[in-house]
Amino acid sequence: MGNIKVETKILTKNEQKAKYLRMLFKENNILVLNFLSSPGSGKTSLLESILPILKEKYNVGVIEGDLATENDAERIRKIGVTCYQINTHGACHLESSGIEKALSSFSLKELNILIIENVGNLVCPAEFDLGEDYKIALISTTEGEDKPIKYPTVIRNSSALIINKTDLIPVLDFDVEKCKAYARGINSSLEIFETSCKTKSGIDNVINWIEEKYYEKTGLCRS
Ligand SMILES: Nc1nc2c(ncn2[C@@H]2O[C@H](COP(=O)(O)OP(=O)(O)OP(=O)(O)O)[C@@H](O)[C@H]2O)c(=O)[nH]1
Ligand SMILES: [Mg+2]
Repeated sequence: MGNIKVETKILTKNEQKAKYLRMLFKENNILVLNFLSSPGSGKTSLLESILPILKEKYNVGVIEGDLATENDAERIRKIGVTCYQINTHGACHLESSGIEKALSSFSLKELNILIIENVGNLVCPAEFDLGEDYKIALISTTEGEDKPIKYPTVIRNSSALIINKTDLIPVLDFDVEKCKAYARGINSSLEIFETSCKTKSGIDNVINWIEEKYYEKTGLCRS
């Protein structure tokens, strides 16, 4: 009973801050995406694939979340994109207070798209609102097609699912259609993409979806 009370209190505090951030992002016309997956599904690789294209048209910023190291932030900075690394030192997810602190590294007036890479974990990050517009879940083919039904919360709370590492399908038993059916059984409005960060297959569809969402949010005309 005590644990439930503490958890509810943390969530409420997090949700209040997330609500404030969502207002701030709206005021500044910033699209905010929160990427979630198990460790190693390819979140940073996906960012490395989409950022060189997005940064040509938009002012993009990235917040990286990891227990330790600056590794992912360094990968993003190599592309020429501003990146703030949060080290959670043991916590399995990012919280909205951490996002608020990270914002001092960006000029909100100039930013168009803010991408958050959450801590590699399919459980806790799904429960924490960071003020984002969309949560995007990644599952890689090496993890098995049953992940959507084993981790339903992340699928329920996400707007899009990216099935990554499709280049490895020929050497795996991963059943893409089964994975999609499992995911749609939990969330029928889920947008599903199939990508390979190695061959770049399907990356253009993800970029197109992000651009659509940017114009939808800002009401600007897509040129
Ligand atoms: N074959 C193949 N390998 C990939 C693909 N995407 C990522 N990888 C590899 O998978 C490994 C993990 O990729 P990352 O992008 O670091 O994964 P991540 O989800 O950011 O990992 P964490 O931040 O540690 O949770 C790396 O060795 C990548 O090269 C892909 O589409 N195909
Ligand atoms: Mg990463």
